[in-house]
Amino acid sequence: MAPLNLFRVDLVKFTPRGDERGWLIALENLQEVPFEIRRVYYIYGTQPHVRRGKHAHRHLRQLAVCLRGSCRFHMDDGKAKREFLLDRLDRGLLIEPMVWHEMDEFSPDCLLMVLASGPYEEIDYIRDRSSWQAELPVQE
Ligand code: T46
Repeated sequence: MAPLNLFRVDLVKFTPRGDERGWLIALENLQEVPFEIRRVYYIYGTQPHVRRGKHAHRHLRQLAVCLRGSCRFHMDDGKAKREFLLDRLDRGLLIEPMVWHEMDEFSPDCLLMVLASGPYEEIDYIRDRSSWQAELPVQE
């Protein structure tokens, strides 16, 4: 079986469009967002010291953008672990299938928007870490 791609997590840079009035960032299907957006949700009011996520998705593709405040993502594709601080309007974090992700260090004002490629389906979640490891493709 083919090895996993090199770490399938990436920060996407958006182009702010500015003039004398201020700034605007546009996110379009298959442009800045590398999939068709089927759902948008946002996370806010996360309590201090809370860790969210703690799962991987089997098929869902997502792009997370922190619209206010900041939070930290801990990503693990089974081969490598990386952390990302989301605190910029012009950056989005791609969360590809089978990447285990956890989020913490939410600032009190954090507003985290997530664009998703599909509807909410609990069956797409792997919430148990040993099950996730068992479902990972064989790696070299
Ligand atoms: C993810 C990370 C980044 C719904 O009813 N509809 C939805 O679209 C979503 C996303 C959630 N829910 C329900 C399911 C739970 O009863 O909302 C509740 C909280 O969801 P969850 O505990 O999964 O939230 P997080 O912050 O742990 O994870 C969320 C997303 O669920 C997940 O897909 O990748 O943010």
